[in-house]
Amino acid sequence: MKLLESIREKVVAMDGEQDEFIQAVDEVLESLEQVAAKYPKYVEAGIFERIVEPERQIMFRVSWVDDNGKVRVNRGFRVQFNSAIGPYKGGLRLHPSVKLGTVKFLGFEQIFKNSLTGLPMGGGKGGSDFDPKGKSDNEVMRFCQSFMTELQRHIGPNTDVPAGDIGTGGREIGYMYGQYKRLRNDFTGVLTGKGLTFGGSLVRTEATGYGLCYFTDEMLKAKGNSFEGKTVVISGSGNVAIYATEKTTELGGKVVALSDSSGYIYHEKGIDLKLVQQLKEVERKRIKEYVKHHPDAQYHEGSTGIWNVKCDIALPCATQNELDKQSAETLVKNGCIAVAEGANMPTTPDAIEVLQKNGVLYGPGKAANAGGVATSGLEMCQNSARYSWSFEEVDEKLKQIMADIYKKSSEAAEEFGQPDNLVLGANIAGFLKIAEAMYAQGVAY
Ligand code: NDP
Ligand code: 2IT
Repeated sequence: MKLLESIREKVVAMDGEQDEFIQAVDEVLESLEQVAAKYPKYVEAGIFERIVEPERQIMFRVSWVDDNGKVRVNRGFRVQFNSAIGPYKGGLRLHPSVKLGTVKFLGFEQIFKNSLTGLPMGGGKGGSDFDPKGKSDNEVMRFCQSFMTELQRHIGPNTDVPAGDIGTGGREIGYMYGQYKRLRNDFTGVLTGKGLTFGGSLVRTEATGYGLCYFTDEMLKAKGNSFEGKTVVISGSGNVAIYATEKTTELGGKVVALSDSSGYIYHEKGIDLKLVQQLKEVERKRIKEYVKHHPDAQYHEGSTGIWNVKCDIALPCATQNELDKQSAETLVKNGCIAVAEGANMPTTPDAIEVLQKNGVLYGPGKAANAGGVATSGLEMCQNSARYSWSFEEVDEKLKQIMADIYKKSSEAAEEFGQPDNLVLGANIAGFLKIAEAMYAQGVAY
């Protein structure tokens, strides 16, 4: 459709160097062509033009002093993308690769993902090019305090509620929360993923990985299949990968490979998750160390080699564009039946095409990894009520939300003439709620 093409051209003209953002926009706009034709009122109200432009973008200097007394300078970001259905909500990524375009792609995806959860959360994302790797706890604390000293002006429990992402886990959220409270003298649910002693929710730590498996299970069930007896490959070995491994195993699958950005491990008899947790969550070591404890496992340099491991189900849980066309072809050749994304945008567009053309069930991140932010929404809910639910209560709600997301996405795919195309279905189902809210609120932004 001409309209969507011209919107794309405008985005490219303004921000052509933000390739990850353009990639995310392209996928969504392509899915929305039929929606634009069906709902001319959204075209007239400029919804499509408005949704690709963040409501607000904040960039700031973050200075801190390292353990040697040297002054270090990083760049901080918060992109407040869309508040049509609730306060901005989304994680903070701490990784040296973070640029404005990275945060924009993540914030854009977050709009649709959060909408799919059914909870009242707008879309946002933030972060910094700070690298927590190799830093002492004190250095991480000083960075987080400096980062929050500026960020606190822009966020609040009814305005914008950040959380974790790559490089931001419980430790970083704790330091940031402490600084927010100190500066604002306000004990409030301004961040999610908090520790359980100060307002965190049970299951938030596990939520993205568990939710991914609940979603994948729904995808498999719809085809009369399940995790039972399946060989599963999971990339990454961080928060999402660890709890995806745990739930896969509980559901009867066997995880045989995990990775980090340096390489991957293969353990035919199944990954020893307790060891991975000790190495990664406690000691913050490299995945390579695993083979020192299990001589029958193998370590291979280079993270993308993990897709050569034969499997029935692949769950990319590391980072964007980590699964390319060639890897997708290898997965198909090896008989893989399902790919579901724990990470955000891990599969390249040409790889998605290969998977879909070959009948591999494919669960896009916006739908499949929404369990993390959904449980953040449940944390906000408990904070507002000054109450906390049991592990079982939160887990049950998470399971229900993931089943609902699968249902909404597959029904939209069906309605728009491409049953099984969950990319189309998730994008459309996520979009329609936002569009209706923006339409009803007039041209406010
Ligand atoms: P963690 O920081 O806990 O773990 C990240 C993992 O991915 C590590 O194993 C890391 O390896 C690997 N990784 C990171 N960057 C790269 C890279 N450039 N190349 C190769 N490997 C890389 O993060 P999470 O587990 O929280 O996040 C993983 C993915 O899931 C991200 O895409 C994130 O956006 C997404 N996600 C996270 C949610 C959450 O609740 N945490 C919710 C929804 C999505 P190394 O240690 O070598 O860097
Ligand atoms: O990508 C994501 O959905 C997250 N990193 C979680 C965001 C959140 O607010 O819990």
